[in-house]
Amino acid sequence: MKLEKIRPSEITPEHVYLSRRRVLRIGALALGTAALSACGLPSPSPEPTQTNPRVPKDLPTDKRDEFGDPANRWEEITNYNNFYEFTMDKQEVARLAQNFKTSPWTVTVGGLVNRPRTYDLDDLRKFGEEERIYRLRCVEGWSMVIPWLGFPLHKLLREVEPLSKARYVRFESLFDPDQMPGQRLSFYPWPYAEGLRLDEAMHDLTLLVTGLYGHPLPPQNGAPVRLAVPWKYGFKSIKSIVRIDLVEEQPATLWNTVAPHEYGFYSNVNPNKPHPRWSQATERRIGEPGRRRTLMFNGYERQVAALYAGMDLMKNY
Ligand SMILES: Nc1nc2c(c(=O)[nH]1)N[C@H]1C(S)=C(S)[C@@H](COP(=O)(O)O)O[C@H]1N2
Ligand SMILES: [Mo]
Repeated sequence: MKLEKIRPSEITPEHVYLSRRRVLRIGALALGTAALSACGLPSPSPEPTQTNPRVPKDLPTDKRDEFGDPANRWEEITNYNNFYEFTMDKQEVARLAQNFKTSPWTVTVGGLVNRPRTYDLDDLRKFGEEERIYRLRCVEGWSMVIPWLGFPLHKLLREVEPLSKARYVRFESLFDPDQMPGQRLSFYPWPYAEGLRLDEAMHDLTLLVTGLYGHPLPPQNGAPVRLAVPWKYGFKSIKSIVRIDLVEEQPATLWNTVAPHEYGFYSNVNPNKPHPRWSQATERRIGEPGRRRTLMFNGYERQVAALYAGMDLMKNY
């Protein structure tokens, strides 16, 4: 199955406008030219704005989100991926990840909890599995509708019993450069890490994902277990998780560390807050012509706005 032609602005790593300190550090390390050119500065996507094109009628799937938009096809979801541990080339992740070892696998949950515990994949089964059809909006300006299988993270967090001091949840992906060629470049501060405020992590929309389209999650989508936080930019939905820690202070995250002015800790989808290098007002839904308007909180405003009551979302981005 061939994907539509994808513009170079979306293939170039969007994220990599680095902090000055980091650029200096990289300069000092004298990284090879390969690494540097792989991370050349992306061009913003100055594309014509066309809003909400109509959904075609001959749909390949009966799965739709709550707005009636069809789920993306399996081929789209599994062949256009951001997973920098493998490569920055979205259309090469699937190939490079095909032999990724996802079993045995454990997720260690600790930090400020009463009952720290290491779960293997069988242990996670007791939390059940339900289908959730979520929009995924990448900070680069493209989106998909994805039928995940998983369970709300709060089920697991309740079991480990967060202490009252715990205010944030920190997530960490696998570090295994033998399997993940992208990690052999020290350009990024591996392992990939992400974080949520505890109330965000406890929100019913926050899903621990173990499957896709009723199948086990393929490696390129973050097998065997990843997060889906649908009202935030895609990079918050961390893949291939091995550690979850309850912590007191806001944890450092990979993108906030490499480019703090571009990627805030919250990173809620917000069409009114442009990225410093491109607008976030519209997005390209993969498989659809033109662009559509980006919705506040990616269309989940009714469910999540209360989490941010009293916060200035232009400052707390
Ligand atoms: N560990 C890890 N998690 C990650 C990423 C990554 O590079 N490494 N990329 C993020 C980004 S930028 C996006 S848009 C989504 C993409 O998820 P998908 O490939 O399943 O669509 O994963 C996120 N989670
Ligand atoms: Mo992304």
